[in-house]
Amino acid sequence: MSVSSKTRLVTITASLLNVACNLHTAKFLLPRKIFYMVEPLWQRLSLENLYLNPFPEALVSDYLDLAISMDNPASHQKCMKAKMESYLGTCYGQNNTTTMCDVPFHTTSSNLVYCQPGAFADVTHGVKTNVHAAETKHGNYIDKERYKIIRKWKRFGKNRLTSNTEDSFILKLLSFNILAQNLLEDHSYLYQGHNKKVLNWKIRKSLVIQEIHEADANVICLQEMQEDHLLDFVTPFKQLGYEYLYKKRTNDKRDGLLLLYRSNQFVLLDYAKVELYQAGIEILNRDNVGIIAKLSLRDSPETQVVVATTHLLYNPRRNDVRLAQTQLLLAEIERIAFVENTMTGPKYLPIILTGDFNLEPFTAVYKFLTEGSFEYYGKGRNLEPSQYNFLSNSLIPSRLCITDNCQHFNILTQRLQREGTGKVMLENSELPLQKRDGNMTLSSDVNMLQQNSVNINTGCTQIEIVKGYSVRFSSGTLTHPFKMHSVYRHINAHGEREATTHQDKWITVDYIFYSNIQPIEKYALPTISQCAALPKIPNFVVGSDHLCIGATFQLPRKKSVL
Ligand code: KL2
Repeated sequence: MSVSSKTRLVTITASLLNVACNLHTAKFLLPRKIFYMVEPLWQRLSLENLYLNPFPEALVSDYLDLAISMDNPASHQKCMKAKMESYLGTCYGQNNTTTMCDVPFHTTSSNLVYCQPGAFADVTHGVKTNVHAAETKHGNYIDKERYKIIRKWKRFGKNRLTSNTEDSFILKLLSFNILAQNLLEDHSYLYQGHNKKVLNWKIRKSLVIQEIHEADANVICLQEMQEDHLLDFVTPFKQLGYEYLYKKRTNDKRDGLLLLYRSNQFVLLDYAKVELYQAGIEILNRDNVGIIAKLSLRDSPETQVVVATTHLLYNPRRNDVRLAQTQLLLAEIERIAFVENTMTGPKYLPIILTGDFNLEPFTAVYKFLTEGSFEYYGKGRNLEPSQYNFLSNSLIPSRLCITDNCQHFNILTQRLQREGTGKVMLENSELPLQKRDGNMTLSSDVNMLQQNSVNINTGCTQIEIVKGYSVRFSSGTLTHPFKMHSVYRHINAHGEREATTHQDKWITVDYIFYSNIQPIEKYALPTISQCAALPKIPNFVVGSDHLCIGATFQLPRKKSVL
């Protein structure tokens, strides 16, 4: 084996062991560094040792496959596992970690670059040179330590709780577009400058699972989960006690959304797998989907939260489509999160809406979500002012019976008139089977809409449901009934923008929005200049073309009414 492929194997295997070590010992830096110093054969054996643990087993097998495919001297396999066990045992058992394990990597004879902690946060010329040297000389290796320095969990306020108490549950949520392998292959021109090995699904899967696992979230929302990778991907999560909901994008698309939740902590009370594709409606003829889960705390059934995830249309020019998709998704969230009508208006459960919205901060759909209203009438398809091709006052047809306030007309009517089940569903969208009975069909309300007041000039329909309470369709403006905020501010105190993905340039397209719940921490994102100092993603640290995002929230426990 050549020196360069050997060192590459060390690099890969070392980062692979890092997965296993972190999983096995809950985020110790120590074993990883020890690992860099040992021979590859020992590294293989230490990976094999981790088969003892069910989570690493599924993961490590991929690493071993890779290591074996790169280099498989029979002598490696003859070594005694016991030797490695005692070696690692010394390392784990060591109290003074720095003496034993915190040794800088050798920077001249190997391809591993060691950077002092803090170096990445301060993007100096020196650090950039280091990264450049690591990239050009040795491929796409970057030191994970530097990545971890910027990807810290940061508290919003010093006084906020960070662990569970009798009164509060800390919900940790992670959202990650993991880059479906088929999409990577379909758009392979985007990844021409990348090290081929990091474009391998097995490698990326392991890196992605490692990062997700290290976050130790209660709820995980993934986008671009390829359907034929699903069962293999969820195996380690199932072993750790997660349950999941999966929804493939519609028609010929092969990827979809995966929502995982810890089933020892949550009960799934209700869910919707929402198809944003609606046959015969031009603005809704794309294959995007959403998942909405209503969860309660297992030890406090009255304490409930709605978690939703989506991956909206990519086409950068079609903000109008993303707005229409958002309207449908919010209508479904509204249906599931509704608690009751009060004197001051409807009451909703805490809501977390996360995913890849394929739109940039402070643009139209972002404003709609965070400000609660947006006038699309007269705007272009990108929802910017336009001279031509501008939008009419009608975004989606009123036959879908979704009001301009993102509510299902049928449900609203039933709630206000206190009759029926209050359930309605979008065409095609999946609901739990037992919930289908008693649903009203969408078409039953078309007549009702037609009977009501239509403004001949604008086509805007206004319907009074009960005295003094009316709803609108095709008014040219969308509103929604939630107070949504974004966990991320997208710009730091120095005016520098953050990013979650690279598409020609570094941009933000992934978000965590929340309503009726207090965020406590965020998984901090790098600024664009910090991103620029990273080797292109995916790389040997980040397994996707997106960075993951995360937050913790404080969920007040409801006392059950006796
Ligand atoms: O932007 V993404 O990547 O959230 O990371 O969402 C879409 C794009 C995803 C699903 O449609 O596939 C990617 N050029 C580049 N990327 C594309 C294109 C394209 N024309 N179409 C889809 N994607």
